[in-house]
Amino acid sequence: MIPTITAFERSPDGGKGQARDMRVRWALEEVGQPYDVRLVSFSEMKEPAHRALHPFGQIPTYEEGDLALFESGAIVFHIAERHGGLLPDDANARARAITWMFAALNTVEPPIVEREQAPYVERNEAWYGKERLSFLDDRIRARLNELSRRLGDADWLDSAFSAGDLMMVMVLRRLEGMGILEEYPNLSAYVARGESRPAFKRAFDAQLAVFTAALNG
Ligand SMILES: N[C@@H](CCC(=O)N[C@@H](CS)C(=O)NCC(=O)O)C(=O)O
Repeated sequence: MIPTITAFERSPDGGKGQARDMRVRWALEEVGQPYDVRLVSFSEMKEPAHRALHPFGQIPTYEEGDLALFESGAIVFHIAERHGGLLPDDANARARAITWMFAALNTVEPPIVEREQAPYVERNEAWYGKERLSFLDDRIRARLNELSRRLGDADWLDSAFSAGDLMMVMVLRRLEGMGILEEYPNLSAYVARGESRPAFKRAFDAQLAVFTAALNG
């Protein structure tokens, strides 16, 4: 059964592969699972029909027969469990790869998202300004220092590429254009390594094609 995912009809990032359907697309491409995409507008995402799939009115969602999922982490985990190629067979290595997925989403992503959103959600607050932004930048650096130390000169977080790396690379890509990732050559190289995977490129091109079509349409 071909799963259907949802994605932005008009991606606010201009097709740079930041919208979180990119994580799901990449996972599906890694395991060689074809998929359909249903594009949704911002207003459709908040309608009851979409909220039945995603209680928070967001993308991505994933439908496969009777199963409907939301949360990019849960969706990628589901794909990784149902197909070979994203989680190791060895039980302990598998548990560690899953740990890295959680680390990406629970430990590394939150300070990045807080920094990303500050200019939109905090700009009218009295505390907002250079100091606040540099405080948020330093919170990101604290995590990147630790991650960089752990990765060292390895290619991937726990020997072979896994769903943990997929998620971590996607989270680190959110730093694009902020100038912070570049302070960590091994993390920059790690992200570039992820981006050079053929499955990443196919997913990126598919997401970009939606943006280009919307631009020309
Ligand atoms: N934790 C969720 C976050 C989902 C999320 O923030 N989706 C964004 C797009 S990347 C969205 O739909 N934003 C529009 C909105 O929240 O109205 C996940 O990982 O799937």
